[in-house]
Amino acid sequence: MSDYVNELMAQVKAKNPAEPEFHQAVEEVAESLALVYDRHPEYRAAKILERIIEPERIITFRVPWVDEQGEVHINRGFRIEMNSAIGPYKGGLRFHPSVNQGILKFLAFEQVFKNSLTSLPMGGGKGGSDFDPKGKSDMKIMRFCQAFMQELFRHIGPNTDVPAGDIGVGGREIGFMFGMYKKLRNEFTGVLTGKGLNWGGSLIRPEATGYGAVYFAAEMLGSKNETLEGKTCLVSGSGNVAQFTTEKILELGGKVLTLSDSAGYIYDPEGINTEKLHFVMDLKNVRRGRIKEYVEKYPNATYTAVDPTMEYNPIWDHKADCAFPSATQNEINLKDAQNLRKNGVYVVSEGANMPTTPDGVRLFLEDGILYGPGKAANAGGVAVSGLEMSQNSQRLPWTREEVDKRLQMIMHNIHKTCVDNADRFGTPGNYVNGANIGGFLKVADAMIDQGVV
Ligand code: NDP
Ligand code: 2IT
Repeated sequence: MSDYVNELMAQVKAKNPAEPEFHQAVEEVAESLALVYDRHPEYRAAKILERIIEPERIITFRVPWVDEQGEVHINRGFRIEMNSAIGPYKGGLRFHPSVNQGILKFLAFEQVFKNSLTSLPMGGGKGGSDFDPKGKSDMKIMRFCQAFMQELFRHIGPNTDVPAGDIGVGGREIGFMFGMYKKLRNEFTGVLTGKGLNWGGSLIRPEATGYGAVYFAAEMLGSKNETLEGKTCLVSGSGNVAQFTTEKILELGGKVLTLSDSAGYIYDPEGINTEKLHFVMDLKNVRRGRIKEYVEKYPNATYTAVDPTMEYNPIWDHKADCAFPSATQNEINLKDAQNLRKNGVYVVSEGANMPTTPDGVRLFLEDGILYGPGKAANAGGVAVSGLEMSQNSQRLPWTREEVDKRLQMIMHNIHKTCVDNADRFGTPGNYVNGANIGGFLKVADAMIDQGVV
């Protein structure tokens, strides 16, 4: 590691204690940027990365709410407004008991580079709460979402900060939050993305992250004159990203063997076909059940419980060609990466944000795996959020074909940006450097143009 990265990381750790995910995300980007700084000392002199690391604003607030039994609950709400050099803050809201400032700072930091890669005018932000939506009634969810928006509304707006979904936040939650925002502001604007289709949402937004991660994998395979046709795939998670990743893999002729949730995973040797996927979508999105129930319906599949204290996650220990981690951060550790290699996996496209630990990433890069890091591979979701903002501004919805065509073009261009920058800075085939550098340059130039603000 260069002296620059060492010094920077010492400062980041001292100034942001107890935020290991944030340290991890910053270190990876800093290592890539060391290549840029050798040739472009002006970015270093202007302390661009040092400025990006410091959020422009962090909003923390109390979310008190009363459930239908009259019990009072108190959660903590956050919005990290990380960087607005190239557009309004943009990024999802996560509702999960593990949410804390460090996790949201890592996500907001990643979002800055990801949003830049989409080529659309969006800055980076992220927010959420330690609220746990799992197993809660629709009434509890509504009451929490309304209470959350009762504070968040004063900090966001269609030209200021435009949140969307992430873990635990889907169409239902966006609806409840949009309703409260509209009531408080008395205006109907595109303040959130991922909205319902008949009140300002975009076609393909629910599908976009998963579809995009598969388009990115197809682009990586295309660089080797291969396609997804006939490829076997391991997918983790069973939420929004995992479901539409599965749908697109099936459409492109691949076979999906696994899905999971935080309690365990299912392995279906016959493959999860369209009918089975529809069962999963109904199970997760309507009945809000657990992935374990899959094997009751399809007994040829097996369910394996997974405990987070295990040395490795057995979902990554099956023979396959491709892996699409689509659940959460650090779900692939070094041992999992070794298992993937051992089992013949040579394409990894990250639907989740930072799902691979740094030693796992190093192994993928050293072994020449086609490895698409999250900030490139899962950028399709926020890209279509950007397209939703355009449609809201125009007050004109686009067709499914139009949005999908643009999504494919954006994923193609992100892939090209990664390849070109990896080449240009002397590390051909390294999508990590390509994505970090490609995302950085546009933001850095905008920050230089706009002065020290
Ligand atoms: P959902 O809430 O729809 O689904 C999350 C899935 O991941 C669930 O199956 C959940 O299982 C599992 N999961 C969540 N936390 C953990 C954990 N700590 N350990 C194991 N499994 C876990 O979220 P999304 O599908 O939207 O998000 C998945 C990933 O994709 C996240 O990393 C998110 O940041 C990223 N992402 C999402 C985008 C979007 O547009 N939605 C865009 C870009 C990236 P369980 O039900 O048991 O919690
Ligand atoms: O991580 C992400 O890119 C998201 N959760 C989606 C953000 C968005 O604004 O659509």
